[in-house]
Amino acid sequence: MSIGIIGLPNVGKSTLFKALTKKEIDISNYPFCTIEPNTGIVSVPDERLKKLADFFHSKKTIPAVIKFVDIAGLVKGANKGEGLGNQFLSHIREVDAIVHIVRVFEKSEIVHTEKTIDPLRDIKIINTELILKDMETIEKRISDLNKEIKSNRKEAIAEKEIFEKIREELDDGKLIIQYLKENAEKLDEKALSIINQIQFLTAKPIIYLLNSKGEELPKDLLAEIEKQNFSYLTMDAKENLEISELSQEEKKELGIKETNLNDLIKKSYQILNLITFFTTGEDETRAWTIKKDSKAPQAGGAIHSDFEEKFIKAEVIQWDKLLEANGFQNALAKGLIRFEGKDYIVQDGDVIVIKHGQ
Ligand SMILES: Nc1nc2c(ncn2[C@@H]2O[C@H](COP(=O)(O)OP(=O)(O)O)[C@@H](O)[C@H]2O)c(=O)[nH]1
Ligand SMILES: [Mg+2]
Repeated sequence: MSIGIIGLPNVGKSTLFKALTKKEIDISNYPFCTIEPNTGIVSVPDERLKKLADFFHSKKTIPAVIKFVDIAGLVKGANKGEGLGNQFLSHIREVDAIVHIVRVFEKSEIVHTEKTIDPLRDIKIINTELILKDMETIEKRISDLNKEIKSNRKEAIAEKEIFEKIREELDDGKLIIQYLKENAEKLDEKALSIINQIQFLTAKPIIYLLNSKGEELPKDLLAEIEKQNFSYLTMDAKENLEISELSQEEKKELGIKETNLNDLIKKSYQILNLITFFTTGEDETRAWTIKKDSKAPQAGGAIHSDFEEKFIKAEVIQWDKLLEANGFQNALAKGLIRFEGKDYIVQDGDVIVIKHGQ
């Protein structure tokens, strides 16, 4: 699962990326890695994991992770290949969600490509590029569907209608994700699967990150946030980077507890529609990530592909119940451990033992 950091030049993308990836990982056994210069793995802070690991005296603690990608190169006209244009857009296509940074901080010596500070305008510039690219994709799809209609593929007629509706919305400057949210009840599974076949850029969940030193947020921006029900966070990227470069001792001395980078990581996890389940014991306590509404065999599959195919049952208990009961044996004796079959929908915070065949 990965999150792309996007925004106009000089808004703080690389600053945020560095802050995220330099963040000292408080769980010692997880090797932080930067896969490529612009791609990094970040551990997801989770109190529950630590409590389980402490209780079981686990030798290893392994957090859930998400990947962040610093996607540079977006300027006006990117959809026509300006700047790094198409390359930039193909990077966005590969991520599962977007952190869209906008500049709220003043500071005149840092060049703003649009000269003035106007976050809402900047958001619209970027979103327009994404919309134009999706329009191009949709035109192509509609023209293909026209051919299919001619050659008598009946389903193509309904599919074309779906895409024409989306084209209208894009024409109005709406992102597909907004359209999907507003029409969640009207769109059936079939329509959704037709839309999801195409990796639309504007169908990805977005967090707007307002990079600010605490400047007042412009009224038009606040109004838009309210109207569109944006998911957003205010953060000082530069300060977060400076803090992430301090050691634990230095932080203690200065009385700095946590940066709001953790909020961003947690929020990212939420918009990806993920949940965490745990495996725990003396050897290792580990947080695993799966899509919300996954069933027990898929949880097994996250651990090992064999566990999905040869799944028999899952022993399940919520993490806090396990701790309250003082461990597996007592929990079992008290009847708190449930035996769930292949249709069980895994819940966030479940501790799971998968039983599988050979
Ligand atoms: N004052 C201030 N400067 C910032 C902040 N974030 C980034 N900058 C500065 O703005 C410049 C561009 O930042 P950078 O992260 O490279 O922008 P990018 O082009 O979006 O990757 C750098 O000189 C940063 O130090 C911030 O929150 N406050
Ligand atoms: Mg950069």
